[in-house]
Amino acid sequence: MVVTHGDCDGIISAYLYIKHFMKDMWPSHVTVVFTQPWRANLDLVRGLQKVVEEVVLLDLALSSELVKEILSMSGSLRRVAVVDHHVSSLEFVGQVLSSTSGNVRVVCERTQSCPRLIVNSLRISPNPYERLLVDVADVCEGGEASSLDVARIADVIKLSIARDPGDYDFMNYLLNLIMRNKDVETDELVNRRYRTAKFLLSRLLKQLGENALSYRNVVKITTLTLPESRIFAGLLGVGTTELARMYKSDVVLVRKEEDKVVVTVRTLTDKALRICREIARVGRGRFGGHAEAASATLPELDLQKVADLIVDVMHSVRESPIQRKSNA
Ligand SMILES: [Mn+2]
Repeated sequence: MVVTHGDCDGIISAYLYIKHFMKDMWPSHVTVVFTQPWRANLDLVRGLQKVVEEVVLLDLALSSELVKEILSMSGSLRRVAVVDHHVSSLEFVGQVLSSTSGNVRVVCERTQSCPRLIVNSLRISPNPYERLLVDVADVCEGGEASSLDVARIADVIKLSIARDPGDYDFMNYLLNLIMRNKDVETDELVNRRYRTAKFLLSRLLKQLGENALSYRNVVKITTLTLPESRIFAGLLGVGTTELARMYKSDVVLVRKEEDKVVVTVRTLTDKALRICREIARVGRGRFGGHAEAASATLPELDLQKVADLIVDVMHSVRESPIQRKSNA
């Protein structure tokens, strides 16, 4: 069983791993479970209700809940492998290794994408198609595109899954396409989803741009109402990233949800996570994410109060002396 993150680099990770290490078992003897980090432990347990000999966890940030399940299942399995590129996983590696026997392999390093880590650490020599997909995964995770081809394929995969991040059938469909070396760009179903998302994204960028206000040239703050957030669901993260690129400025999106305010931060340097931590601290909420792309959730507050809070925080969080490009 392969349990992987339901996103662009998670799909490509599953492809690379299965192709190189489970080729004979594909497709009839491999179950692929797509999940999200916050519910990976639940989906892992559910997957284990079938007869499973080997479990591979890919591109899933380790948490204490997930580690607990890994430890409890490892005794009854032939082999367990964990491959992840999130910085936050590093602190759990020691715990997993010291509490399990030799059948558990853990590869955790900070890299741009999980496929990049698979190729580097599991000693794969990728063919040109695989190399292209690893580059695509890097771009999906915020890296610079090395060619137009790579940028286009990354755009197609990322946007075609963005609208419905819980549609795991579609992710399986994508995985099957690339397992069979099919061109994702010309596939009809993928294309239809991509074009819808692309259209909505252009409308979203227009709306975000119209609502954006510049605060003392430090940051652009933009807002969406609840109905607008619903229309553009699934694209808000991508849209905020895109806006920061367009403006070459730090961007903060503030929007209302049912009973809370969600703040999405994209920064040109690695300030976003620290800003969100501070916003969450002052606003008594929660936060999470990557160095340059993070978000915070606050109990319901007046949007103007949140905007004032953000400006204060942006002033107090100074540039970090170490500026990295990677957002792993
Ligand atoms: Mn991922």
